[in-house]
Amino acid sequence: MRNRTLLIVAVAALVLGLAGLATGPTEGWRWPGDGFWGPHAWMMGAPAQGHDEPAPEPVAGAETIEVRAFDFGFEPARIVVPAGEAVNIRLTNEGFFFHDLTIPELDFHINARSGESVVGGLAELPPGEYRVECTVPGHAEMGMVGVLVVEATN
Ligand SMILES: [Cu+2]
Repeated sequence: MRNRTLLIVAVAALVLGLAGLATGPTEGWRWPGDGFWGPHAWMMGAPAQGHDEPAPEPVAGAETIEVRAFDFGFEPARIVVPAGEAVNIRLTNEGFFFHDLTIPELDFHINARSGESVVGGLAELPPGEYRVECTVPGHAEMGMVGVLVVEATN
């Protein structure tokens, strides 16, 4: 009798466990140790934080520079463009988290959800170096920084 009870409990646990897995990373799914991720929900970069903005209109006919965002960095972290030429920057988010590519000095901002690819146009610029960062809180500190180098063309 006792063995039978144990078996039922074991089967029930297995079924519940499988049901838990079956729901996948969508509804009802929680990070292991919700207590950790709860207070760290800001790392998810919820669009409610105001980072989810439409990208600046791409420039027709301009070269498109590919930049990959990952958790946590940009590839390449050093983006080189020629001076005096408008370019487009395409940000492809290969990370799990929401990321953006912001150039504060130029008021340039594009953002992408995980798996998303977004293109934004950048007007022609004078030669110089401009800081690039992800403005989701904590991400720049974790490595999501870079530089846009505008090179003089001779
Ligand atoms: Cu980020």
